[in-house]
Amino acid sequence: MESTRKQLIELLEKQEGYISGQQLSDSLQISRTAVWKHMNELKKDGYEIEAVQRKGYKIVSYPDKISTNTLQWGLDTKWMGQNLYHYDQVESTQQIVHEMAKQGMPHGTVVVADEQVRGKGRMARNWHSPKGKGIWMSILLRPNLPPIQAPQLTLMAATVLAKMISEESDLKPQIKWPNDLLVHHKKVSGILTEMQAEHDQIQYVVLGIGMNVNQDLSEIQQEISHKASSLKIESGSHWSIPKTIQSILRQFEITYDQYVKEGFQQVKKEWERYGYKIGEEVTISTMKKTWEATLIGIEPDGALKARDRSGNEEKLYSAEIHWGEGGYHA
Ligand code: BT5
Repeated sequence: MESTRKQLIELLEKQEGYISGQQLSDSLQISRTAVWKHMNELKKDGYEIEAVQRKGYKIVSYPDKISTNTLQWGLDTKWMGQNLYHYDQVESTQQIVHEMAKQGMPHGTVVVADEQVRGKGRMARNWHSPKGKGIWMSILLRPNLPPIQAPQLTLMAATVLAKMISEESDLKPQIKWPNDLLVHHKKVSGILTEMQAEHDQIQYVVLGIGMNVNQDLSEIQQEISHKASSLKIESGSHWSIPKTIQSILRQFEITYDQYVKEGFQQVKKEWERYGYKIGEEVTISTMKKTWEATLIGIEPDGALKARDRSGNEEKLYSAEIHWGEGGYHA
């Protein structure tokens, strides 16, 4: 039953324009009455479906409500999110996926929550995750990589998010090293990568994605409103959260598989294409000094490469970068 409905959504999605009841009934090997019944079930789940005589059916809009069903139906991935859990409220999706990893859950397991009451950023910082307004999701990865390459996964995930935003809208996302997704200089998304490693081999990675989607200006916490925004604020329109999650999962699978097959080079290229202030001059401070440098790109170990005014190149692992006008400090 459920897999028929999943196939049905896939057929509706693939079709540009209408698909006839007969075509659906042939492809799914069910009666036309059964097709009609499934359509009614989809409507109950929040899909808006247009039915036109002699033409057939078309999805007009996707449900806003997140559920395991609305996330999995129409998700045409091979491994990403095929094992997926949705919760109304959690402390942090990271913590749940760590537990699942220890229980042996597979590569590509995904946990999504409507709300996190203790969302985590890097270095024990907080991540605001208000109910129903964004994507609060963690992905379990079991890459066959040495721990030293783990930063590449964060960089790769950032390119996935940037690509998804560019494909789904007219926005021009940028990636601010190492892990922030910016639109119009403001942070709309952050990535948190946590790893368990042993004997020079990654056991598993929990890759958390937080994305502000449908907050209005007044719903961005005051203390971050100068530097944070949402896709809705920046694009001026509402985004379907389930559909956006699916786009991320789809894009993630494609990019990850390519990365495993071909290595870091393509990720580097994509990252630098979206890189914030790449090719521009910024001020950098470390414990020892402060200097002006042009950002050049990223390195396979995750470092940011910069060139000072005398032409010396330096790799930065942790430095305070003064991003200048419109930006904010790392
Ligand atoms: C990050 O940390 O940007 C990583 C965020 C990862 C969140 C996801 S949600 C799903 C999964 N479950 C979790 O518990 N976490 C992951 P960092 O670069 O340290 O940025 C944190 C800083 O961003 C905070 O100190 C605030 O200044 C700011 N911030 C907090 N909430 C924000 C939000 N919703 N939007 C934009 N900025 C925010």
